[in-house]
Amino acid sequence: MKEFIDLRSDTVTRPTPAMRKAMVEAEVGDDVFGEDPTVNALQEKVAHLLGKEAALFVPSGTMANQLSIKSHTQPGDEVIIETSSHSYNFEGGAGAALSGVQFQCLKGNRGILQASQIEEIIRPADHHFPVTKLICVENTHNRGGGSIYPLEKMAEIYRLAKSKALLVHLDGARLWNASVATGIKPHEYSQFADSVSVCLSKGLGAPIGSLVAGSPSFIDRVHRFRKMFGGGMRQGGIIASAGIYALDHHFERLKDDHQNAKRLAVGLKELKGISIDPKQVETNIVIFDVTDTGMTGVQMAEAMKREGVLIHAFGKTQIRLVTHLDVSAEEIEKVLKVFKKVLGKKN
Ligand code: TLP
Repeated sequence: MKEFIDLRSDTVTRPTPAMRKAMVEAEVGDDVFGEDPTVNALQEKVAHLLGKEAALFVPSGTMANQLSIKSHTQPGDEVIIETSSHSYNFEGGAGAALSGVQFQCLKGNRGILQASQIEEIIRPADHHFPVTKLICVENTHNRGGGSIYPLEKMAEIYRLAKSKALLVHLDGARLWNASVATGIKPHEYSQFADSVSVCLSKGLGAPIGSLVAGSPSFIDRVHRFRKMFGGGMRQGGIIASAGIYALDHHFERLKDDHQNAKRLAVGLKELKGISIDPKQVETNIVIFDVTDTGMTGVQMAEAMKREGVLIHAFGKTQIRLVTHLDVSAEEIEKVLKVFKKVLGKKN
């Protein structure tokens, strides 16, 4: 099979030999009975990293977010969320289907919301209106181009939420990237959220798995709904061990992905027809516009694929590249050469 350089997402990484060894050797038990020591160890480790009292292992980031929304709300409640956020756009309409919530969307600056914007749309206590219950934030923000929520902005949103008796959920699928890029610890971010979801299967390189963290009573509700949604796993230690391995060995190296993303952005800026601001590349996601190349995003993705590079077309004229564990600095140079070749053919 032809080996592609795959920049479509950081979800495409495959477990390393050392990670596979940890998986083979994992001690396991039945996690639905709470008896899998490796799952329990992972939950404790992540709860500690996020400064929360409890955490629960779940199969995916989508389930982690949706269990959080479900556990915080009643049908008919309103959830304030950023227009381009993952939970609103890319989770199959689950908020409406599974929790019966209504979303009220706000446009952020590269996904980042201001507390003042949120304050304006919180519903007054009046029987005509839905009950505003929850604010969702995403850090880093995927469609925002891997943008990082400034800690102070998160603090302001949290203070506003508490003053209005609202809850805050943080979609921290890539919180690790924010932390490595800024040096701000994951728990410093998550102190400004009542619940947090984090993923092990993105930049950290584990094959499967996410966690939800929060208070013990919240996690108890999440546990109940995880059962209801069919997300209870049995000998989950096999995959939890990969998560523990990833946290221990792949956390700090996320900075390599950030360097590679920056290098891509700087190299792309040199190419005719590509609109990109390398300063906006803060973590491992690179988004750029190809309008001036005369190609659509899909045409460019097809041309790159013919040259052995997989990229993701976003909308009509945008491309997203995501750097990760399985792409080296040398491969990034190769990718830039391929872009040059593809654009050279066109221009
Ligand atoms: N994002 C995936 C796709 O679904 C778009 C990707 O390739 O980036 N929150 C955020 C911020 C995410 O980016 C993702 C996945 C999720 C949640 C959902 O995680 P999974 O895929 O584990 O359900």
